[in-house]
Amino acid sequence: MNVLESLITRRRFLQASGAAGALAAGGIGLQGLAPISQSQAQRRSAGETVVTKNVCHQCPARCGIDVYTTDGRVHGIYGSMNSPIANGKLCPKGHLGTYILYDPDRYKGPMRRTNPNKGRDEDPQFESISWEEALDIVAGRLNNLRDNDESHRFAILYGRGWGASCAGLLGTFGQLYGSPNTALGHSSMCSDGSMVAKGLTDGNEAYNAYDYKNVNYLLNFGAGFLEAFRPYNYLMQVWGHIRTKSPKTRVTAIDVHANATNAAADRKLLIRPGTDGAMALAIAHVILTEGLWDKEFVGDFRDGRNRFESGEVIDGDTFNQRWVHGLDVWWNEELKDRTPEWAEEVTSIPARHIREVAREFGTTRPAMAIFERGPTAHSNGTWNGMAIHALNALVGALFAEGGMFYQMGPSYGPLPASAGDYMDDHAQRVRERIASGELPRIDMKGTDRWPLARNMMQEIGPNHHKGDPYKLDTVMFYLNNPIWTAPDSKAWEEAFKDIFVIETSPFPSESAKYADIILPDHTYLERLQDAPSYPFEGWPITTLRTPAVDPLYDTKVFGDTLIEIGKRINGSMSEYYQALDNTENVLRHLAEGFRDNPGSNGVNDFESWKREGVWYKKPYHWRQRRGVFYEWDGEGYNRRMSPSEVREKLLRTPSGRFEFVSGKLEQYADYVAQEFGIPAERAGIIQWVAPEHPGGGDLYFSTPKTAMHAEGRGANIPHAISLLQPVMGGRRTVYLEIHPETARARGIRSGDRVKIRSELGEIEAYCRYFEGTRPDTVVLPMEHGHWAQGRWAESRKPGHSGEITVNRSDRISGLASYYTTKVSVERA
Ligand SMILES: Nc1nc2c(c(=O)[nH]1)N[C@H]1C(S)=C(S)[C@@H](COP(=O)(O)OP(=O)(O)OC[C@H]3O[C@@H](n4cnc5c(=O)[nH]c(N)nc54)[C@H](O)[C@@H]3O)O[C@H]1N2
Ligand SMILES: Nc1nc2c(c(=O)[nH]1)N[C@H]1C(S)=C(S)[C@@H](COP(=O)(O)OP(=O)(O)OC[C@H]3O[C@@H](n4cnc5c(=O)[nH]c(N)nc54)[C@H](O)[C@@H]3O)O[C@H]1N2
Ligand code: SF4
Ligand SMILES: [Mo]
Repeated sequence: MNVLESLITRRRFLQASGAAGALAAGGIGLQGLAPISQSQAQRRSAGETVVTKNVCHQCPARCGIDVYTTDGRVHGIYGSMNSPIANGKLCPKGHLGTYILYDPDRYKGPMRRTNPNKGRDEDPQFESISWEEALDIVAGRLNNLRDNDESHRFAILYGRGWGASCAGLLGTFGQLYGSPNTALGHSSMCSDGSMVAKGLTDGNEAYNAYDYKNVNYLLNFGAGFLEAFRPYNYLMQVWGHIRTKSPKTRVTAIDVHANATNAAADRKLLIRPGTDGAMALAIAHVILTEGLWDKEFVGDFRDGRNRFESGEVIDGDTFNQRWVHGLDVWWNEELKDRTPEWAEEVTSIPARHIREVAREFGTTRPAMAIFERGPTAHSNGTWNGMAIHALNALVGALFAEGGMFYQMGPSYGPLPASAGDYMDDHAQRVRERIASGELPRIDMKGTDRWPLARNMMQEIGPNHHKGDPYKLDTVMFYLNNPIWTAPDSKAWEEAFKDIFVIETSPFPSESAKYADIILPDHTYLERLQDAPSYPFEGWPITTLRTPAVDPLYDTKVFGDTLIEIGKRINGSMSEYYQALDNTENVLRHLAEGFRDNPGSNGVNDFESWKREGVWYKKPYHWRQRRGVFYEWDGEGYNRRMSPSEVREKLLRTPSGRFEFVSGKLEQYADYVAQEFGIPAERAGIIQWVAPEHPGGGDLYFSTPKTAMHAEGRGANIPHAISLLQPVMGGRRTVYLEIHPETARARGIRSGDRVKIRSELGEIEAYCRYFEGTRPDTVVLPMEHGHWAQGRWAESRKPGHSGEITVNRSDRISGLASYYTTKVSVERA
């Protein structure tokens, strides 16, 4: 701990415990401030404060937290000074973690359902059982399925589990048990659109890491930079930096309503929903016609004369492409006609604004274009995403200073046993059936139906209901609640009725209402668990939670629940889980990897990881500078990379370059033709594809996240609820934002209770006039209408947006098109 840190820690300690007087009187020793583990924390003598390192789990940002505990009670949570993401700061949600720990509605231990009838309004009538009993019930069920050759009918659905010690164990469980369905992630209900768009163009199917500190122009298409985009807390910090440095980073933000992000930007553009791709193509058109592209990354005409003129084709031989592929085809087949005037018609954004943005973006270096669910949660999301990402190639932002990278993973050691050694006959047989295509996943990912998707969670409920490809028997939920979060979530309520549901949430979730058995997890302040970072600055980083207190109730960390079930399965699988033993053992083995690879902060084993809460290793290994790629040689970016190395490590496309004509998409030309009606020979070209807007209404319906909303984790915190929509107000709910003109035309007054209707049904909400929302669009923040999760969450009835959001997905990425439904609104 350096001097500054210990001073700050000491001051925090004084503030947090209110113990200034006691300290002045010499009553409390400072040794209590060193981070120590759970059992030690519990054993401390009366009045002593201990600080444990943990990681906030309310959103995906992975902020390191210092948790202050006195007399076994947590009373303060602060951002860790030594967390590169938190830097001593937290967003307002982070401090509220104690309310999650002490939530009065938490489950107190394992339980079994006694009411056979399932429904929203049916009380499950849970009765307490012991862990032994609960685990035996589950294992008995799984063994039966296995004996009947039906192990594929067991599924585990997961969301916000990140660690190698929790969600990381799921895939192996399925392999050994014999199910293709045990690691069904929620990514198709999250942000697969951006990942897939990047995979198809630069070959990395992943989120980017960004060098925000050095960027001078930020073009933001529908990422909630100051309310949701990751890592939120750090983004607020870096915002302060980029907006005060010299030169100040200029920001243009494109959204469908005014929000904190675009209110703070230099330019706010409100776009017609689902049309960001048209805007990006027009920006590319201007960059090319005005000669503003990065010649060193993209290449140039051989004689240096710019031949890009609106409406005119070029001769591909006249252009020497450097790190890009297909620029001539892209221009000739698509871009030459995508003028700002054309885009104005599509997007409603005036052509002169598009030109201005293109000129600023094209002439300021370094510049980058970021995007997330805004442009991608539409039926044409991947097309929008590819067009936006192409702008990054045009200005040379890939792997450049002030640009974007791909995240490196942590140097973990191997697990205590290798799963491959424990595959019995049953497991082998299932593996062969999966490999031959005979046994698809329940969500049909990887089949002809969804050949390019990474997961298809929103299909699981409906597929089960139809028995297509088969019926599930038993489903376990880990940090996932599609019965509330999925589009057309009511379909899931039906689906849950004949499934044996295992819920692991510590909270009385919507899923729990339909659960047959509850195996409650610890809350994050009680857990020992790893959480590798989401893409941040590129260099590898992984964090560790250490329990601040012994578990308040009879709960179990999910990783241990899974291992305990594994130990009870017949066949050789149980030996594997005996070898893993428990998650602490797993974590100790993972930390062995740090011995040969000590972190920049000195972390080199399990104990030091626990003490610091984070292992990370700077610097990032690669850099593109003026069209040349370099690798870190231990001292600097000195080692020049060959094109084949670039292809292997960085631009992992068929061509080894950024592809304006996607080689991978060309391989799926028949599928693209069938789904989008695009001629097969055009399938790979980044192009404008119009969005579809099902739902039957006349108003676009957007349901974004707000800064105080923490997915399913903060649903029952009244302080968070009261601040969900600071501009609109709100006490127990969020309001539907409606433009006054739109409202008046329908006889709706500000504050009225309204019905929001689509072809799926209707929900109700209170509305507020808001001139910041497009007149053709209404906005209802996602955090509305819980019908479970605890006493404060439930008071926000009626009606979640998912119930009227049509289950339509982007046919390429598979991302659920959350922002694409059209609704009608009238007074209730
Ligand atoms: N506070 C908070 N932060 C979170 C989360 C959370 O629950 N709460 N969840 C995390 C998760 S899981 C994710 S995936 C990320 C998501 O991060 P984001 O994708 O940044 O967040 P969203 O709110 O889904 O959508 C972003 C914006 O898209 C806008 N939008 C809708 N349609 C369009 C359109 O057609 N074009 C444009 N340009 N904009 C449009 C919405 O108005 C919204 O402002 O956030 C993460 N961070
Ligand atoms: N309308 C609309 N719908 C959306 C979105 C949107 O912007 N608008 N966003 C989408 C996005 S980006 C995402 S990522 C998905 C997220 O949707 P899901 O993957 O379903 O995740 P959550 O809503 O976070 O649900 C988390 C569940 O975990 C439980 N839980 C909370 N804490 C713990 C814990 O410590 N341990 C365990 N085991 N369980 C816990 C909660 O009780 C809750 O039931 O929602 C999507 N749905
Ligand atoms: S909610 Fe997210 S941004 Fe806020 S403190 Fe927690 S992890 Fe960090
Ligand atoms: Mo998400």
